[in-house]
Amino acid sequence: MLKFYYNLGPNPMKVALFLEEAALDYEAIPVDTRKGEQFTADYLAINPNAKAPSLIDGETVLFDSNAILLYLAEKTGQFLAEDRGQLLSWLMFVASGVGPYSGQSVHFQAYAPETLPYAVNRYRFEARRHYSILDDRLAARPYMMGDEYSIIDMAVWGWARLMSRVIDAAAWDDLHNLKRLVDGITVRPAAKRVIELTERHAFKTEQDEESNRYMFPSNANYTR
Ligand SMILES: N[C@@H](CCC(=O)N[C@@H](CS)C(=O)NCC(=O)O)C(=O)O
Repeated sequence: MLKFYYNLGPNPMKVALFLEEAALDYEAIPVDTRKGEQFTADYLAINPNAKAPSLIDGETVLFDSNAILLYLAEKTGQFLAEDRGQLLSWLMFVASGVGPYSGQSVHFQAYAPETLPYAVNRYRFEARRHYSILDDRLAARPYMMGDEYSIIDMAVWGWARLMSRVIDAAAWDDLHNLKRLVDGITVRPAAKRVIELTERHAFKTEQDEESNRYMFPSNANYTR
């Protein structure tokens, strides 16, 4: 059985979506990153980046959500696309652009120890620019790779469904095609099972000093 290490962040959720869409047999193992569980020696041996998600499939150990999506798609032969060049390009675009800019955008708006308008503006702008590129692509096709739902749509769903936190709810007003995709995925039975998964384990929710220490260790040597 697959072992899926997760927390409730957008990157684990896109992998959970694949596991549910493909009806794979998996054990969901919580990694409570607000409690520092990502830094145990056992977990670091799986994911040296100390983040979620990770996946173990027999002897195969994987970390990084988009690598896991590609691995599972190739393993099962599902949710791939004929045009491998475009599939890889969009997968890397999401991994290297959409994800990091969205993450930093949320960080500087919600978690930074002080308000930095320059950083907030830059990351919101860049996140919006990346989502606009996705929106343009979706103007001409129902899914990112054409007529078929693929791992790219799952990768996009992970972050885009959090648009109101990444940019703001009004951002949807200019991203109708992307909204259609996200809403269409959210009502799928597999996405509903992902939401059920998020309710199965009581993750720590308080963003207190302990959480900040584990999640933002750079703050330890930061003085205003
Ligand atoms: N590039 C990694 C990023 C993983 C990542 O940042 N995961 C977040 C959840 S979405 C996490 O574990 N955060 C906890 C922390 O930063 O301590 C991936 O795509 O899997």
